[in-house]
Amino acid sequence: MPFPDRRLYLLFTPSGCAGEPWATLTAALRGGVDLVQWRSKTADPTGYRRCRELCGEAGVPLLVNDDVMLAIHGRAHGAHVGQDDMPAIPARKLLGDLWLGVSTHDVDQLRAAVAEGADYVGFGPCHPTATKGYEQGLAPAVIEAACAERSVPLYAIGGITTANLIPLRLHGVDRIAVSSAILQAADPERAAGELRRMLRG
Ligand code: TZP
Ligand code: MG
Repeated sequence: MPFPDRRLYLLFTPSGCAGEPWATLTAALRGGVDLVQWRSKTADPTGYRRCRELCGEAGVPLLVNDDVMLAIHGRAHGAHVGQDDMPAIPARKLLGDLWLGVSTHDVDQLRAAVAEGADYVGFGPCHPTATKGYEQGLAPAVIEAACAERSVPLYAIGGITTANLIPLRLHGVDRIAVSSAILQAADPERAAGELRRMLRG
C-alpha cells in the first residue's frame, strides 16, 4: 500500500499523557490526528491492542516505534526505527509491504534513509524537547534544506507546538510528529484540532 497523505502524526505513549491515556488518544483522534505511533518503552500488549483498536475505529493507521517484530506480528501498518535501532535495510526486508519510517537528523541521513527504502522520514529535533532530552533544536537552515531535499513525506519532530509551527511552515514543513503538544494538553482534542488547522493548505 502506498504511504498515505497524513499530516498530523501522534507519538502515543500512555505514560506520557497528562490525563487518562485512552480518553487522551480518543480525543486526539477526534481532533484530527491522522497517523499514530505506538511508543512504549515497556512491553504492554494490552495497551498496544487497545491503541490498535481505537486507531482502527477511527480509520487511522498505526505504526510501532523500534519494534519491527511487534509491528509485523501485531498487525500494525508499519514500524519506525531510529538511527540506533534495527538498521533500515533489514527492517525494510522484514516489513515487506508494511511501511517503514526512519528518524533522521541531517540531510545525509535523510538521503540514506530514502535510499534504504524508507516510506517516510522523521526529521529533527526542530526544537528542544524534554520528551527525548534534546536541549537544542536544529538550525532553521538545516530544516529548510531537508524540506527542499525530501523525496518522501517528511515529518518535522521535536518540541513542536502551536506557538512555533508557523515559522516551521515557512521553512517548508507540511507534516509534523508530536507527543507532548497533544498528550500533555489540558484539552487534547482542541490541541490536535489547532495543529491540524495550521497544517492545512
Ligand atoms: N525524536 C526526536 S524529538 C522526539 C522524538 C521521538 C520527541 C517528540 O516529542 P515532543 O513532545 O513532540 O517534543
Ligand atoms: Mg527508536
